[in-house]
Amino acid sequence: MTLTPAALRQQFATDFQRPTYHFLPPSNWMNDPNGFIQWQGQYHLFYQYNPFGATWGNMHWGHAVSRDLIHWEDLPIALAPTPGGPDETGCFSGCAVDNNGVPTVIYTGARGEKYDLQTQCVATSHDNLLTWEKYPGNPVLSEVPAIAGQQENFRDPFVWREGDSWYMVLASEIRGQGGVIFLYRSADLLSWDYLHPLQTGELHRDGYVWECPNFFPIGDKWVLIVSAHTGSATGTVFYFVGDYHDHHFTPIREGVLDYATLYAPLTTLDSAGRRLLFGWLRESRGDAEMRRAGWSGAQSIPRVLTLDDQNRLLMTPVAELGNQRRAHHRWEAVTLNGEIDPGVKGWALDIQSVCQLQAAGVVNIGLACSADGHERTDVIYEAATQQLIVRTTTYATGDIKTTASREITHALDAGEPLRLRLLLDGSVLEIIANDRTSLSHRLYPKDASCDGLRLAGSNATLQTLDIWEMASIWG
Ligand code: DQQ
Repeated sequence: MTLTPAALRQQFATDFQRPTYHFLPPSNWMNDPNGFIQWQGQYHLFYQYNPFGATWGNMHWGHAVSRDLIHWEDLPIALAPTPGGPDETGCFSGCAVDNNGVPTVIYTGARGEKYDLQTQCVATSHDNLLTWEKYPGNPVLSEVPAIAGQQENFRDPFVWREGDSWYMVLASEIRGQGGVIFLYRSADLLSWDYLHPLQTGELHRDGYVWECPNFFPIGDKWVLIVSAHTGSATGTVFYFVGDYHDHHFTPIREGVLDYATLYAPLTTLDSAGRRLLFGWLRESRGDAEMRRAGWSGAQSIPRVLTLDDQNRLLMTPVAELGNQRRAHHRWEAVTLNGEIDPGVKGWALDIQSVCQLQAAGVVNIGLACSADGHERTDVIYEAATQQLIVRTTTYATGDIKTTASREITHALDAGEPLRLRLLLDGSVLEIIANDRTSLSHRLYPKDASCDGLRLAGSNATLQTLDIWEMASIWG
């Protein structure tokens, strides 16, 4: 018997580690967001999906639709590999555009047991994005520029309109040198001319291959986002901000969009003029645990991207998330001195805090704490070292990591308070500091009783601390 998406979701009702207000499929594995587009007032999200299990493989495009970016309706699979076709071992990542009223996706087809023959394919929909017809002439682009010259890393088209032409960026690798983003032009989305490399990376700093580029304007600047694959389980998402003239890009600023857990993000522009970003929030547990759970991967809460006056990329979770807020707890002017239990519990929380720190100030927000406070995830900021730290301490066994810790530099401007936004949702934790430093994280406490909070610190005052308990988006 085939279960409905709702029944599949219901099966996981007691899994406290499964997010309830972030998007994820009814079951099984999901990775990159794909084909994100607003169409006739509805947001369509496609995603890398394995319908046959909770680990990576058999890449299809899953599909969901939403009116508010928060509540989603599951739709049938949009793209599946075609035996004997250029996507026979996988429909990899890509984007969607409006081609004069025809919804069109451009994606990477993978062939070969090792997915090492990658070419670019096109599909169109004539029933409001529900079903998709692959272009019979696929692949529309298979020739790799000579400076890369290998077909195993040649993927993830991102397409936009400029004047009378379509432009596309594609990610690849120059062996021994690092990641590269190639720029192409087309009149019809079917025949593509290679122009030149838009940007190249440095192997030791930026990873060996780049994936999932996005290139778009914000104001008079252009932003390039790349996901840098390092060959291990982790990668980093970088951004470059710069000037784009005559189809050449000159970065004037670069930064890290997220330090590990959020990967392969995809953006779109909506009718309100917002540049919206979804990112895949990877698991940090092994295959056996994912299979046991029956699901893997979540999407971030979509973020609105803007630039500040220093051309730093700012990321704000969409305001629509506010509709999921329920019970509200608020504190003002809390001087931190030792550890306190604020008496709030929960697995689905939206936390916002503004904190003033002295030179030696430390603030520590403990989440998912066991009653004895031993098992927990701490979000810590140390003013003296400008370190933002997330540290999970668990006593669980199996292939779940028993401790995970990450420290990154988050510099505050002169006189600027620390502003933290924490979105805790089961095993997902999105951490955004001052709208510009993103440190997403995953945590897998031993049982549902680890749902407490702790506040600690010294030489610091929480000017405000707001905590909202969040309602599930699945009803
Ligand atoms: N995931 C897709 C690729 C992409 C990678 C395959 C990034 O198209 O490069 O599932 O996570």
